[in-house]
Amino acid sequence: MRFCLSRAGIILLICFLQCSNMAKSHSDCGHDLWLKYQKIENKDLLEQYSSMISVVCVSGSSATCQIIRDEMYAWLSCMYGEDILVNTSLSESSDLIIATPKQLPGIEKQIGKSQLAYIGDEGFIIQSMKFIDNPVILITASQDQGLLYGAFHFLRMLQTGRDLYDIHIMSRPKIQYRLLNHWDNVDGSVERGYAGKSLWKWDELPDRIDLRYKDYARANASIGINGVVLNNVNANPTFLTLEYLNKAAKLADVFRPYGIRVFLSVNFSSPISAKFHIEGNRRAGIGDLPDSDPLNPDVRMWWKEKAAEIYRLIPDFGGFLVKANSESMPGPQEYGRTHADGANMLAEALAPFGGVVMWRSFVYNANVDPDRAKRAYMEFVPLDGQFKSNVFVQSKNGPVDFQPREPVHPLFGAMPQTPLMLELQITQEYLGHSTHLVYLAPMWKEYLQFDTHAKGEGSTLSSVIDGSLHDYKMTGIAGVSNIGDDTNWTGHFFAQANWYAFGRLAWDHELTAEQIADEWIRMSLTQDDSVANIIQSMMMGSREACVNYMTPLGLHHIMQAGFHYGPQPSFAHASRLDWTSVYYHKAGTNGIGFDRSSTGSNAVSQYFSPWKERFNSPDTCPEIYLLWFHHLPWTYSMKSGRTLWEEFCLHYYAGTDYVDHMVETWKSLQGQVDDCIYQEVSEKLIKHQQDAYVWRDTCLKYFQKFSQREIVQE
Ligand code: GCW
Repeated sequence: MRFCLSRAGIILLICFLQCSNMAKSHSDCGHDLWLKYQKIENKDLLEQYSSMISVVCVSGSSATCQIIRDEMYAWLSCMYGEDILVNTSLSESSDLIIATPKQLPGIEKQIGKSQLAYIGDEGFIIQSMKFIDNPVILITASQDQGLLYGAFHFLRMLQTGRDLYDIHIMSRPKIQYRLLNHWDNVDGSVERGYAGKSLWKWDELPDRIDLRYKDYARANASIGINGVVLNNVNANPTFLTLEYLNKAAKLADVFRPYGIRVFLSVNFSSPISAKFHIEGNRRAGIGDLPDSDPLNPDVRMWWKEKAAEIYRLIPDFGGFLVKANSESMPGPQEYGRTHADGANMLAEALAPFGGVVMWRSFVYNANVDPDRAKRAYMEFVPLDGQFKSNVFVQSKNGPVDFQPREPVHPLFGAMPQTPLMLELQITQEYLGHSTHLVYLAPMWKEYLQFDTHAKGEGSTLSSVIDGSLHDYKMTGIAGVSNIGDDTNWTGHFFAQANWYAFGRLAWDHELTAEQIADEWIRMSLTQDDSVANIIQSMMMGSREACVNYMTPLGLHHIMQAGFHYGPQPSFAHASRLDWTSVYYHKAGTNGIGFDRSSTGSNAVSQYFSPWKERFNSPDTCPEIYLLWFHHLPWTYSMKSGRTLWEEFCLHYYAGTDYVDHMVETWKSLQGQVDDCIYQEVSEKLIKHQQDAYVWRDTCLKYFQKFSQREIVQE
């Protein structure tokens, strides 16, 4: 049976027509992300691919399998520049077979039960083999979802120019919940969003379904993301009204065939009646109760009924994300209850439906400890073992707040009985918004590979969150989204690479930052090896450069108050100490840095040995964290033999020198990458360069007042 085009297929066919006309001048200006339909320029590869794959069989009948057929047709036709066959039934000429063992009996025997068991529900196998005596490539999985992941993986292989001979790939995600967290609001704004307005058009939903919802789901599925928290953790209770649940349900319908489940951030005061609203407090609900005490039976019932209502509309709803007792968000502590009491109440409501609670550890109540970096650990570690089994504690990578560089959050490794979910920030709140070109994968790898020593050597952060260290029963990772309704989705074209890298690392944290950059570049920018290498090397140094021109040597939190873009090292405020810069850098004529050693705040004690000892002494503390843990004189002698002040200046200059280098590198690529992307990135880089100088000069001039020394440049 010849495959008939669905509606989606027709859309893809239009793309095909576009792609076949695609000359170098055709430009999507970043809109098509890493999923561009493009012809293969390398003749040898083209010959190899088209001789090996010309008749595709995707036999399943689900909406997911239909997506796979549409994708295969559009991609392959585009890559070859000619029409190809995509069938639903196997024939002698099939050379790419995409099916589960259920859809095609015989696969199980060929592949083997143990291999199929290994890949689990979401993994896939891609294998060269013989089928009815013909050489074929088989993509198989236990579920259609795995087939979709396998199909995208296969297409990625073609897009990145991989050989198709003798393939044996078995892949399964190392982490179960791989989520984007959107900080999107009812009014269409996005907290810390730098790429336009929210993608979700709440005023149009549920009647009008914007075409981009599907593009969004497709992009996420192509990198293995399987869940989306739709709204801001500073949650408006409106999202739990029937009106908004109906809107969310429509999004869930669009996302479902792509294997993406919908989650919501909830406001802990939701059950409270509006008449109990306290002005200026985020404590305002949509219910009819006087309080939201988690031990009040009426409150517990309210959440149970709410959960049941949600699951009637969204049967595969994922669960709740909660920010409680943090930055004036309400929480159980208002009633003298613990975070565990609060989380467990919600967990109980979701458990009958298989939902989970992601309870954030981002709390910093000043009454707990004068050092903000210690507070979350002090509040959460004593609760280990008290959470229900469907509760995650979701923790940011560092103990303060997504700074360009922080040491790893000491919670990781310290809660063996509570599945910890890692929260990374894809949106560049503190790393230059969507103006600075900063590739974040090297930073994320630095965290993932950090050895916490929780159970001796080899206790990496990644082994905590993938569950292998403490045998967690569920595992998760979240990325605060950088996506908005800008044409190129992420504001800066290169910020797409961060979305891409997050998904790839969530699937497999062992991939290297270089490898991920290379894939992304080849799919998004160029098939030319030397151009790809230049761009990759430029990206790889960009995060270290950002640390250098913003907050070198362990400095942190000296950005512009509120806006968080430029520098404001002078910021002081008597009553909001831990939001000020001066609290963090503590610069004076006697030196600079936050003393968190055993004679200071003793934050070092929250780490496992040997880190606590290493961090404790300036001699053994890695210099990248020096001023995070120590207050040192300007004359302190660094490993290089230079003084702290000299080294400090040189780091600032190294940071801006790298930006200069990026500007020059990019200039050299004019004509070698898409013109529109070239122009947009060039403009951003100019602003990036100017603002990096502003960071350097503002900080050095400010700190010079204390060091009273000449600024050194080399
Ligand atoms: O980084 C800070 C941000 C807030 C954010 C908060 C959080 C959503 O400045 O905008 O609020 O963290 O993570 O809850």
